[in-house]
This record gives sequence, structure tokens and C-alpha cells, in this order.
Amino acid sequence: MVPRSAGAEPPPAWYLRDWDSGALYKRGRLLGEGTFGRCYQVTEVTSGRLYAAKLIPRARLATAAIGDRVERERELQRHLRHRHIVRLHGHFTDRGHLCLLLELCSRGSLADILRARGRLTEPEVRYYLRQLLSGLRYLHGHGLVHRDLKLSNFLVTERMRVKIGDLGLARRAAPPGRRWGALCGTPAYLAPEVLERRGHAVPSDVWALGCAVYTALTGHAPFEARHRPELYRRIRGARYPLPPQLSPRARALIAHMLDPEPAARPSLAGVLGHPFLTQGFTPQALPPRACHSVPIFVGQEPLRRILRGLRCWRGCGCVPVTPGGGRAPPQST
Ligand code: 9ZP
Repeated sequence: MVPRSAGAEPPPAWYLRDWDSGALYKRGRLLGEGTFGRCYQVTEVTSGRLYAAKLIPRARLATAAIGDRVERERELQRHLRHRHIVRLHGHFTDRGHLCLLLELCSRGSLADILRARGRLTEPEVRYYLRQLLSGLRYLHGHGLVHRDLKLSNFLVTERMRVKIGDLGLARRAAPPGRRWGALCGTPAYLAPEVLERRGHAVPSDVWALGCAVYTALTGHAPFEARHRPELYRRIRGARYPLPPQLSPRARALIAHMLDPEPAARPSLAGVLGHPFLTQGFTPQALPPRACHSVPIFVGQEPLRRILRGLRCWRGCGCVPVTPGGGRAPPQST
């Protein structure tokens, strides 16, 4: 007999029905495998609205750990409303699947973009980081820590805005003196205090965000090792290489966010006010082609003013250049 792995689960039906509201959803393409089930693009048949649906086989929900996580994600996200946090639009069960209807971010995750690009430029990282900080300040302001910040949880919308997703591990920040002890999250981004079971508080989110900034700028994670014990030794000692291609301000920010002592790390307001964010050029918008290739910015005055007439119609500070060297015509989206 062939053992049934997660991948061998039968696909959900072509149509999914929310029997409470009567809404019918057509299943579209597979977006990827989430932690507990497959994710599909779905269309609400009457309105034509698109969503990202997380379909979790009910058999898996019976496992206490998964059931709890899904329940928590549902409960947390129901009350959260912010332009940089992925919205949960609703949930229902149909033929053995729990379906979480989430906001569709049609350009995939920053991890997908990084895979296509190798690494991102500093202006782009400033652009995304500002939005992520805004979403994270909202979460922290609601007394929540995310606990699994990483590039694959940062989702990019059609209009190139970034949103924080996957709140399955998010929890209420523990009161001072009492911190959560469980070891969870992505191993490479675990903060030293989390490894030492001193709990995950706001500074541990700042650490993970620092790891994400480093990864976006260099194309690889700050802490890498073939085996877990070595990885954890490096994290505990905060031993990582700072490649010379990084600007002094980027290095300074990373070093501050990756301070082994949680209390020494900057607050989110501190990150926002860091010279890396306040002094470099930050585009107002990014062109969709930045998902695949390096955007060209004309960020320096007075050249910027001179070339204003040449600027991209999106107002993103990029100069649309066609392969032939001429200006690209405006595209419609
Ligand atoms: N990715 C390939 C390049 C590898 C995609 O094609 C792709 C396309 C997407 O939209 C068309 C997409 C993700 C990947 N969209 C999307 N994914 C989400 C998501 C929203 N939008 N989320 C909302 N909350 N959590 C996330 C999560 C689960 C639905 N994801 C992705 C995580 C892995 C697969 C889907």
C-alpha cells in the first residue's frame, strides 16, 4: 500500500460553498503549500472577487496543535484591520475542509521576489521596511507579537504594497517578567533569548525583522549552518558576516537589530528613525517589474528634478527604460 503523505491528500472540489452565507467560490490555481494545507486562488462567483484560500483538511484540525493554531489565527485576524496586515475575510467548512478566506496578494511573497532577484537594493528595502514597520507597530500596539516574521510571510499586492501575513504563531505579548517559553518560529531567524527559552517578546520580533532585512539585502540569511547545533551557536554568539557591499548605514542598522541583548535592540520607532531609513532615498511606489529585475531610480537632486518629465507614470521614482533604450509607454493594470 502506498503511504498517504500530505501531498497525496485528495484535492478539494472545484467549487466550495459557504453553507451559512450561501456564497459559492470557484477554486483557481494552486498558490502553494501552507503550513497546514494547500493555498488556492479562489473567485466568489457572484461578485467575481478574488481571495487567497487556505484549505485545511478537517482531519488535520483534529490534531490539537494545528487546531489551536488555526483557531488563534482566525480569532486574532478577525479583529485586526490595517493596510499592512493581511485581512481575513471569513471562514467556512465544506466537504471536510476548513477554508480561511484571506486577502489575495497577487505578486506573491518577498521570498518569491528575492528568489527571482537574488537580492534587493537599499531603496527597495527601505520602501518595504517602512510598510512592514507600520503593520508591526499596529500588531505590537494591540499587545501582539508575531513570532514568525520572515520574507515568505511578507506578501505583495497587485499595487506593490507589502502586508504581514500568517498570524498563526502570533500571540499576546507576555506581561513583563513572564515570557512565552515555547520554541517556535523559523530556526534561522530565532533570537538568542528565544533559543534560551527566555521567551519571545517585542525585541525578538525586531531580531527576526533584522534577519529579514539582512537576507533581502544580501540574498542569504545572517545565520546559516548545515546542522542545527552550529546554527544555534552562531545565533547565540551573534556571529554573522557583514558583506562589504552593504552601506555603512545598513550595517549599523543590522548590527543594532541583531544585538544579542534584547534590551539593547532598537524599538520599532527606533528602527523607523534610524539613519538607514531617514537619510537614504525611498521610492514612493515600486513598479511591478521590480518583482523580476532591478528597478532604476533617479533618486538624487538635481538630476531628479531635471528628469521629472521622464519619470514613470506611477510616480515611483523609477525611469521606465525599454530594451531599446527608449521610454516605455505607460502600461495599464
Ligand atoms: N508564487 C510563486 C512564485 C512562487 C505565486 O505564484 C503566488 C501567487 C500569489 O497570488 C497570485 C500568492 C502567493 C504566491 N498570493 C497570496 N499568497 C498568500 C496569501 C495571500 N496571497 N496569504 C494571505 N495570508 N497568508 C498568505 C498565504 C496563505 C494564503 N499566501 C501564500 C503562502 C504560500 C502559498 C500562498
